[in-house]
Amino acid sequence: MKLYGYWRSSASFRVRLALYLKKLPFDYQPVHLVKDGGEQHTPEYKKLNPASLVPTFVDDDVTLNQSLAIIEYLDERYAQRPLLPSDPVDRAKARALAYDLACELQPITNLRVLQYLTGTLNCSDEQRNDWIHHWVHTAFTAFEQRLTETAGEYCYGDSVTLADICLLPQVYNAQRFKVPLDDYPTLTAVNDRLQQLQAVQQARPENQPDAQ
Ligand SMILES: N[C@@H](CCC(=O)N[C@@H](CS)C(=O)NCC(=O)O)C(=O)O
Repeated sequence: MKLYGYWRSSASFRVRLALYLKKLPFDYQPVHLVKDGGEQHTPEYKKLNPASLVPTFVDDDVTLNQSLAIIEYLDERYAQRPLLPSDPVDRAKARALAYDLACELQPITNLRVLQYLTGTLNCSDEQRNDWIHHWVHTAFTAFEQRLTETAGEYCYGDSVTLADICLLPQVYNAQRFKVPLDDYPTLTAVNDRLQQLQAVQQARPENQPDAQ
């Protein structure tokens, strides 16, 4: 298995988390998102992923994009350490938590959106940071409220699920941009518990070979 990713990419972080939680060995292929305008835009990479986004995942003759599709593929194909509950209602609720972060927050704080704000719309770094803080607070306020109903040890009950896989990168990002997290005690408690897991440490951005 081969994972094309970038150390600080949240969507790549999600797939690494799934792979390490399931103890699936993989070959990591760094794609530098910033150097020389971004290796995701090279014709060679675009053959793999025309959207110029990471991650891209290859398993023998299967090539996939979209981190959530990759993770569900892994979960269906490799049964060990399931990442979604077995009950259909629980599965849907755990997925909804994951999508609250992966679909509503991550896309609007993605590199190309931030680059468009500062590069094309001439926003200052301060305005860019205000944008990030605003959307993190919007998403985390709702997520914190949801967690008061769903969380046990982790986001949905006492097992690590797709929801946790989506939470970890967004907390990492929020911390990177110095968003205060004091108003989210449940969310930060879950994040702290997740940090105790070996798979999480293995997947963390700073522990990747391309980390700077
Ligand atoms: N929905 C996609 C999001 C992929 C995505 O946004 N990737 C970002 C890094 S987290 C990226 O490649 N950005 C490059 C760019 O913005 O130019 C997924 O979950 O895989």
